[in-house]
Amino acid sequence: MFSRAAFRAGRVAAANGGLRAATASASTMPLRAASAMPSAFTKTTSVAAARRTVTTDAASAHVDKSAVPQSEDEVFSINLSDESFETYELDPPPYTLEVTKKELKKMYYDMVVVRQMEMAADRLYKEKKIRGFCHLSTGQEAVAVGIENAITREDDVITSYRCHGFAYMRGSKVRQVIGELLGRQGGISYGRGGSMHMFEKGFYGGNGIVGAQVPVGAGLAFAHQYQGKKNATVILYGDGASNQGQVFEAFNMAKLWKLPALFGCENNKYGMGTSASRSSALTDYYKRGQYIPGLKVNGMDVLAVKAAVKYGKEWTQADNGPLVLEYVTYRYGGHSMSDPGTTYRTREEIQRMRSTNDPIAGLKQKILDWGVVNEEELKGIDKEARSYVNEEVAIAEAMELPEANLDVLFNDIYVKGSEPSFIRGRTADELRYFD
Ligand SMILES: Cc1ncc(C[n+]2csc(CCOP(=O)(O)OP(=O)(O)O)c2C)c(N)n1
Ligand SMILES: [Mg+2]
Repeated sequence: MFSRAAFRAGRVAAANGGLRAATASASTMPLRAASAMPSAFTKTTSVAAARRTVTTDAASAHVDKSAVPQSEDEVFSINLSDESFETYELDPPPYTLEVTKKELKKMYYDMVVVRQMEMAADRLYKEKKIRGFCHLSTGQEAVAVGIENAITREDDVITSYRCHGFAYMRGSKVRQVIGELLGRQGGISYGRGGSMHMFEKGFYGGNGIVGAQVPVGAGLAFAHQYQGKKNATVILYGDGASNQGQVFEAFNMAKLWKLPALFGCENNKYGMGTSASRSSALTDYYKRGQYIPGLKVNGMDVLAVKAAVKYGKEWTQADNGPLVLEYVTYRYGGHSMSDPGTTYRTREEIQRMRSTNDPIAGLKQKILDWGVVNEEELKGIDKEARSYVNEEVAIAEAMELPEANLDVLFNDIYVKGSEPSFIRGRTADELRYFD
């Protein structure tokens, strides 16, 4: 087993390959090189790191074009921007990431699918085919896609109500997500849950109570540890949720028990109509774990997200316990479908994020620049993603509705065979017996 110091030492060795680290003096060296110094200097570097602001530029990674291979499956290295991370009591992840052309294209495809799926939900809602709550993640696609590319299906994910993209990334089909939104029998929760109730193997929702998923996520991490598995649990919550007491209770137990928990605040700048700075006394969400090291990451850059979560997973696998990540991101739409999203922020702000920091446009620019795809191939990927979503939406719209009787409300509450003999109702005649 690795100690925290050994983990650091490994990172130092990995990062020390850089010429900058070897030649610059401590006072003049850039942050990235400074981070490669021995662990005795970590405190100093994290203070320096705290002064920096993580970029939300979605196209800040670079590559030596000649290093991009012909083959789809050959691994090559990309360099992340120096401004991809900020750390708290932690050395930053390596600023290089190994990828393949195939993987980059798949990341792009998945982000487009998530965006198209959310846009379809938006349209269906406006057509009044989807009712009730509906929270879209347009603008935040790099978080769900980057995370999934850093973990395996044996790891767990749990999040808030802004969950459609995560459900898709965990393996659900778009038809199941849209079917659920439409209240159809073929939806993920058989049409009885709706927007906030998406589940998949290794994906525990979809949780409507702000912050409630955080202690549940700590429990999932505990289960991995208890079973002796080397898997991690990715636990997401918002900037608004970060002030919930139960978040800190979960931090405490996770630290005491050294749980493999990657807490992660999706800082999209607002909780409903309240800006982060109005709701949080400290908006450095990656430092809010106090005794838990933290990592702030450019949440608009899918590659930086992947690198951060990969590092986080290795951290937990080395038995270092939890981390608190902060994904700096932005939601383009309102909080939910009933919020136009323009009364508490300016249209210019939204427009600026859309036009200069968009995660999909950012990766698109990079893969074109690097020669991973040409214009024509990229158009093909866009078209494929769009047709997939359109076909899936059509299938969802054709799905049956659940039977129109009250009995169906009691189906699928318990795993078959584990039902109690009855559930109480408000009155005696509402008692529901399972036989
Ligand atoms: C315990 C609880 N309190 C209040 C609400 C109402 N509510 C729903 S979402 C939300 C804001 C949460 O914002 P944030 O955590 O930043 O997540 P985001 O919506 O930005 O993804 C609030 C207050 C709730 N669902 N649960
Ligand atoms: Mg928020």
